[in-house]
Amino acid sequence: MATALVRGIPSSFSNALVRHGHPRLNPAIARQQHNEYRDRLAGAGYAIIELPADELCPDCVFIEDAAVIIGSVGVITRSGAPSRRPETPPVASALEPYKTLISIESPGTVDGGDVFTMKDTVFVGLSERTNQEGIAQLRPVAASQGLALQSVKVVDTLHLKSAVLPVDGETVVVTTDSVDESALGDLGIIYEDAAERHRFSCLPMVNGRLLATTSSPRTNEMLAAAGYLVDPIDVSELQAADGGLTCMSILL
Ligand code: CIR
Repeated sequence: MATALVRGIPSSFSNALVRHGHPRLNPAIARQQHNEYRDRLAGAGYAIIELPADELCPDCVFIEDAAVIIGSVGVITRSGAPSRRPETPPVASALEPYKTLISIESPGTVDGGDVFTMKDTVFVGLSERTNQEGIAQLRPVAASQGLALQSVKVVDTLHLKSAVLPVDGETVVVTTDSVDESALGDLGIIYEDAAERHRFSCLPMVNGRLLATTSSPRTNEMLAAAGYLVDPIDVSELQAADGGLTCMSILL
């Protein structure tokens, strides 16, 4: 059975990292939205493993950043944000029964939000959070799983998956002028509606449906018209902390 690893939201979420501005982050609203997210994943057919929140880790709900799954390997990351590095030990313990674990070592940095695998390639964002040394450490892992690795320069956002969102096994939704699109090779590209810049996020689920943010109705409509089975969900409080739909789970 497909499994989703998620993590609770601490009261310290109000101090989560935010790239621009100083939004008031409300942990109670974030928890309600996160409960709905977890329920949608369960409804789609995932067995849910929920790790407890850690008050010392305001951003721990964004569990995707703590580990990257590449085939049979679980890569425990070393975040480019030092305050996020203590998030990894419980994630490593939870992954141990499922994957062979390795860790990114200093001076390498990798955030899971910078990595996705599509077709036979692991795409990795070179970003504020993931550096060349981190990418160099991922390269042999990809090769060991028979996969190529392609780095993608991220220029105008936090992570690769803030601007390049897989919607199925061969297509991504891209925010224009945010990444070096030439590095995306032959992936199918659908552009996010310009009026919704960086508001769209999505998660393709095991039941063939696409969980997508209510903050991006035009992009969602475009995807529905293209035949995607779109299930909208409101995660506005988590988006206010620069999160999206991929970043709140690790799917096994
Ligand atoms: C951070 O800045 O690290 C968090 N506030 C947001 C992380 C979002 N992670 C993701 O999209 N993979």
